[in-house]
Amino acid sequence: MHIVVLAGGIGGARFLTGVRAYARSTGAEVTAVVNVGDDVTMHGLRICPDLDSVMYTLSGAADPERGWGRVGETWAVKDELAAYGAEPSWFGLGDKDIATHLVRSQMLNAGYPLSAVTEALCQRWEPGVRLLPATDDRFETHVVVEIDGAEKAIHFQEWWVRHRGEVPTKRFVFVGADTAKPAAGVLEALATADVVLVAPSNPVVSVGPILAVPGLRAALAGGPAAVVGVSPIIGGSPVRGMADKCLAVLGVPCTAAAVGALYGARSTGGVLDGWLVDSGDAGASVPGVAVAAVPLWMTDEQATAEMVRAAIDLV
Ligand code: GDP
Ligand code: FO1
Ligand code: CA
Repeated sequence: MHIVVLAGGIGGARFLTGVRAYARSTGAEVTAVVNVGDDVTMHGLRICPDLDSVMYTLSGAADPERGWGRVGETWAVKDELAAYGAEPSWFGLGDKDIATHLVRSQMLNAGYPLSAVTEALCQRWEPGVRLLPATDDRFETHVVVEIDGAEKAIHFQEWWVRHRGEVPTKRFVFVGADTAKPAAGVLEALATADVVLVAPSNPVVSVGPILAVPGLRAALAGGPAAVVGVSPIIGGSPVRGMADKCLAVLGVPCTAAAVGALYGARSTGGVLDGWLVDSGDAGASVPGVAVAAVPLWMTDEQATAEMVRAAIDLV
């Protein structure tokens, strides 16, 4: 059995620990297609927050409190950059994490595609699932905001880390989405999948950018595998992170049913065959989609593996 998972950062990473546990108990193979819209170049280094969150979390090297970056991190380089007055001062790179960005940037500059770079980084971390960036092409989420009465587009990281999303926000723009292609291996993974799981990741800025890569949505819609999503919204709350702010920009209510409807039924041009909501959201319905309710709190690997089993049993 081949399970393909569409994933963002923290939510995607935690979900993948459960997918990996489920796969180990059933002998399945797992491929994660990971968002690259958060990717950014800072201080000359290419940073891929969602790929790194997944890679570090699956290998036990992530900082569990922050959710991003390395556990036991030190910040000497950040302090030195600040002493130079080097901008952006609002974005912190940890010393251990910087080694990842140095290796990645060097390989990208030498001409390797991000998919090959990711594979090389994973040789050290052995995440136990195959990690693929959604695309190898330049693809970044930018945010159109209003600052001092003027409309301008800023990088997603500036919107989130510098402004904490607390700035009048008009829309999200996926730069590169008109010409990007699915990364090497992505279409092949979808074509050989037995089931595709949409992780409980941010639907707007994690899963949205994956689906915006030309050809990817069509590969899901026309592919052989059933597609089951897991709600990132529990009882009207995004649990952690910015999903509420992002959904508000689209005018979509922060509920499990509304996010299911945003993805839509595969039978009517959307992506879902099944939608898993939390037990507390039982009764939620999405037209054309099979809905089931089970506990969706990813408290530990075993609880998360049970979610995965329920998602797969749904179709
Ligand atoms: P990011 O890229 O680091 O923001 O992470 P993702 O996009 O992969 O996931 C973030 C989302 O995960 C949050 O907006 C939450 O809605 C969701 N989330 C976090 N923890 C849980 C959990 O325990 N259960 C569920 N169902 N969703 C969660
Ligand atoms: N988040 C912050 O809130 N502040 C930071 O300084 C910061 C730095 C950073 C560096 C590398 C990395 O992989 C992630 C980093 N993040 C930081 C997290 C990141 O901004 C977002 O949480 C994700 O992009 C959302 O998925
Ligand atoms: Ca993300």
